[in-house]
Amino acid sequence: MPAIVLIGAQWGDEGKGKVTDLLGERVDYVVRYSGGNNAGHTVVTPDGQKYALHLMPSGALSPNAIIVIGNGVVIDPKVLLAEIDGLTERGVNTDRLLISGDAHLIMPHHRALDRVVERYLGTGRIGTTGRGIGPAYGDKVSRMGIRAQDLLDPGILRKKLELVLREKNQILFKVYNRKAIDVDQVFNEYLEYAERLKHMIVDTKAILWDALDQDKVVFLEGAQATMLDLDHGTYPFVTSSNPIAAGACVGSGIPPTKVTKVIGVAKAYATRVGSGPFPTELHDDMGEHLRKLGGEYGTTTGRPRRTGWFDAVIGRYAVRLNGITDLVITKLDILSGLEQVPVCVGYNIDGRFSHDLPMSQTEFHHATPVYDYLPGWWEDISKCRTFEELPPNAQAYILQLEELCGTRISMIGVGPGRQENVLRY
Ligand code: 2SA
Ligand code: GDP
Ligand code: MG
Repeated sequence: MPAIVLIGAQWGDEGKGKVTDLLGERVDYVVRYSGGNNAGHTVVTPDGQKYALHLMPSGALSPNAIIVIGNGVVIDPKVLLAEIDGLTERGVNTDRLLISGDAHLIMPHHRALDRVVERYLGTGRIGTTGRGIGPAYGDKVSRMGIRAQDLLDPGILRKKLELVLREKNQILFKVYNRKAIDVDQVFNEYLEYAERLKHMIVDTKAILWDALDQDKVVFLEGAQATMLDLDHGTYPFVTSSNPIAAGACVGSGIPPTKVTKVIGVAKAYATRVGSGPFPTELHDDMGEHLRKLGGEYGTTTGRPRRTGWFDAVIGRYAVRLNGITDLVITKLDILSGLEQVPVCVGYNIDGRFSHDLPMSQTEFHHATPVYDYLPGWWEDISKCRTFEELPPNAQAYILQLEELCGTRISMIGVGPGRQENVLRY
């Protein structure tokens, strides 16, 4: 049976949490495979309750799914435990959580470094979430990381902590003029986390292989998005992991041959948090209108999101890069009431027209959008549940996005609630 991957097709916050929650009702396992508590996924359950999830997979709200934090995730144990406690208080059963022993831990020195490095970069800052994500992946790549499995062996934990803190305290923190971090204090703090988390730390990839052998459905839930991918996004204005579909295999241990479906999620317009190029960004009242109506503020940090029109160049790029078989377009309801809806169909780059993303970041920074203007619609579409119920101009807008992106649009979001969707296939 299949492994299904869900990814963000833009710069994040496309509404992945809502789609995972919806599909979570029908799958056996929901797996997070990249990122950490930089993610913020909002889920509104049918009884109107709103949840903001950061480390817990959005499938946590589907009572029958087993929820897995895969090896590709970086875990801040303090945040995870607070999230577990918060969900338990609200009556959500979190005993179904499994954590990969190979997942790396976010340590206090990672959070400290995230902040000082951003300050050091000044106007060149990435605009990170400040959660220690980049430094945690940095230590992983440098082979100095501390993993979930190290919580099961205090001797090893201590040894690794001493080694890594010696490097941070004696070199990096001296350069950045930051006070040293005490080994004993961190060791004792993490031993307490170990006590609470140890029964969840397992070999998740072997569990997922068995599940697939037994014809279970495994759902791999992306965090962040295509354009924030370390290799294929707008480097250096990216996150430090691989949120794209290929990253789902690396970050979970599931082989590529098991993936049968890739669902991409995109908003009917575009948003971005943090620095970096965003060709269709609006700096005017219309940008503010989309931000206000769409509630475009970071789920994790509360930062206002930058807003702009749908960029079909990026849509097509995401389809090709991720092998998207089905696209979900969310927040179509936010576009109601506009005279015209612009869609970016290509870029003007230093006087040259291009349908595709340019090779270099320098060119991407110079890209100005070329728009097609589609007629708008006025109706409130939040009650529509079939494609035919949508106003003709809204239908035409979706068909145009489908044509430009080059894949079928299977679902359209018309409101934040789990059931507020138009299903096409
Ligand atoms: P980091 O913290 O190292 O991953 O930041 C690097 C870049 O990645 C962006 N990033 C995000 N962009 C959109 N949404 C994200 N999650 C939160 C949300 C964001 C929030 O769901 O709203 O609350 O601010 C997310 N996580 C990372 C980040 O803005 C940097 O550009
Ligand atoms: P994620 O990071 O991709 O999971 O997305 P976020 O949860 O950070 O941001 C998406 C926001 O849009 C959340 O507040 C959702 O409740 C909301 N949302 C999702 N789908 C729709 C939709 O179709 N219409 C409207 N109005 N809101 C939606
Ligand atoms: Mg989000």
